[in-house]
Amino acid sequence: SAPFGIDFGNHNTVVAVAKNRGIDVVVNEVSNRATPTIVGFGQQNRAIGESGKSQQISNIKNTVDNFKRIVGLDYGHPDVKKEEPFFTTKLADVDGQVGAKVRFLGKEETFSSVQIAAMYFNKLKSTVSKETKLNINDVCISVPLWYTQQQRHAVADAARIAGLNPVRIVNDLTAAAVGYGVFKTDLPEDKPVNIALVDIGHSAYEVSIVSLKKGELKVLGSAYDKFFGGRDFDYAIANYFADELDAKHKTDVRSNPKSFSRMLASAEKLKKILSANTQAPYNVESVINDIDYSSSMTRDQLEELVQPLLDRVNVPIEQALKQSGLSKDDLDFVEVIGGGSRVPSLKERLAETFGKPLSFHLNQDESIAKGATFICAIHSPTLRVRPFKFTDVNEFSITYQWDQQVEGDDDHLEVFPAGSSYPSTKVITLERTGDFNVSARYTNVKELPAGTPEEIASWKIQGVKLADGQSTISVKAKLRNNESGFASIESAYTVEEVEVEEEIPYEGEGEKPEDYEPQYKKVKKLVKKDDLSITTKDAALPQDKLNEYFEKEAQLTSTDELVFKIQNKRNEIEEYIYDFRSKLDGIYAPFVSEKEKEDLSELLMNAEDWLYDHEDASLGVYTAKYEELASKGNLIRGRYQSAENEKEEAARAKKEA
Ligand code: ATP
Ligand code: K
Ligand code: MG
Repeated sequence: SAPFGIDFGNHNTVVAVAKNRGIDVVVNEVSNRATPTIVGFGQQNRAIGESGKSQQISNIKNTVDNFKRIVGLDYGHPDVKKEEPFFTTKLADVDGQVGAKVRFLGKEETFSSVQIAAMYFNKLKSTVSKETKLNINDVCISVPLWYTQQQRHAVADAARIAGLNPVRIVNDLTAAAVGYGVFKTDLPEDKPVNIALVDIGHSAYEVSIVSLKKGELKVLGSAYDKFFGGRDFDYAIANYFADELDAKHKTDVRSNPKSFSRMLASAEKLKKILSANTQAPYNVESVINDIDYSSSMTRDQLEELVQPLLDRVNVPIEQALKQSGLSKDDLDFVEVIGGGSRVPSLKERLAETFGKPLSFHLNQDESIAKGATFICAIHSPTLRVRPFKFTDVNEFSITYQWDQQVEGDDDHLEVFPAGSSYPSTKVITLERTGDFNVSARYTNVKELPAGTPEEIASWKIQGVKLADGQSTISVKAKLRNNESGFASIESAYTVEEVEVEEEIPYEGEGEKPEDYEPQYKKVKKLVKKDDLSITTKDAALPQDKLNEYFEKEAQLTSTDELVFKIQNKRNEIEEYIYDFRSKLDGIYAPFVSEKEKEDLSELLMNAEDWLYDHEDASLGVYTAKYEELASKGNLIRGRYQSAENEKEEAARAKKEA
């Protein structure tokens, strides 16, 4: 399968695939290089991506956007309350997880955030396989720094539900930096280049400090502001005009979701215009109570409106620098990406904070997707890629804990401290009396963002067999902070001490004499005895739930496809009627009698009425109708065609004569 990468954005998502020639962004069905992150639920089918966006306002109560913000969160998570105002659907509790309540296929339904993300990924997958004709399976998905382990598992699960194999979940900026490092040809081999990467998107702002050498990237530190992005600008603008409108017309535009959504859409438009102009108009036609609202804003006014945000620009930068151990002066470049960073006042603040000019060597909208695709290609067995090593950095310390089975032994260890790099592995040895449990948890609960569960995962380790007459046995466990940052146990096995003969190294002067007799000594060595079985319980969905969601998704997809085919067939009938009618008056006219023409016209008129009366017939019924018309049409076309052929024959004969 072709390596596939997703930059999962809150506003829009960019996808790319790797081919032998390189990495290409894939355009969607309307040739856009980014697809709106939207899932709409309709009477008959879902409208995902572009079609969801175009129906958003008319189907506002059943259209879910913004879901990247809540994927994998428990319903009780404090951020769910903070995100609720950004949704136009109702949020719901789905088995303890957050989800959305919508009207779909004529009834009320709830879908978990993971299912909604899966629907979206599935749409991306089908877009890519249609556009590229490539087989898509392995995927690397980029997520924000602030995604918890639970959310990363949720994204991986969503990919699985969509029939994809998530080979790696990677931080947005790490993906961008990998793409930068791989394709930058002038990197030094010895002294690393230090780069600050900044991404300001629709909803969040992230900073990573990385060091880059030829073939190698290290993330040294990172930080974020989870509530800082383009949407905050849109809301500031829309709220400003909503106040103005309410005061002028004594309305409450915010209480009408459709009206306010249109205010927001116009706010985004104005914001973009202000990135290139110092003044911009603001228009919303018949926004509420038939009011055509128009106004305008200057760039300075916008800057004033978002002052509280601008005043926070420095915070993540300082945090990331601190974690990296570098100072501003150590930075060679400040690279900026993300659509939200196009606001001039933001760029000014960034440059001011870093005390140096900003660079734009990376594609602002596509570098994350391309980097993620390259990372997927690294994991692909079929594609050879340039060797490139990279590590990311842990935000929080992780401690492993186990049953204390031997008095006096330690029962926990901080294995992966905050600031340490991953992927990494550590082998621990424990004295055991039998099967046991291990768990991984965050070391310092107080440092965690509110709502993050303390426990990360737990494992049942089974199969411990004691040797005769022994009361304990040593167990080695390979603890791994894996590629996606998940705390895991890769393997566990018992070891036993055996006596082996070992050659004593030659200790004489100079070369070994030819007739040297090797000397042996008996040494005690630990060797592997039994492999132990590991049963994992983590934030990933249990297999049966995953299967259930997978089957449901497959079923919804085939329903969507059927609806799509039916709509196409209806359109074909409609087009056939118009085409046939116009040909009866045109090229077919010499080949039909008056009576025939009358009958056919009536047939077409009846077919038109029939279509009107049969809004939702089955595919079979529409197909039969189409064929009925086509058989009549083919008869006449046959006459026309043979006359044409005769004409051609005659012309050829004349030419040859
Ligand atoms: P996130 O990273 O927060 O999940 P995202 O990846 O979808 O979101 P981007 O695609 O990087 O976000 O950027 C989208 C944001 O950029 C939107 O808020 C959009 O309005 C804004 N934006 C795009 N172009 C401009 C522009 N010319 N001026 C100002 N803002 C812009
Ligand atoms: K994006
Ligand atoms: Mg983004």
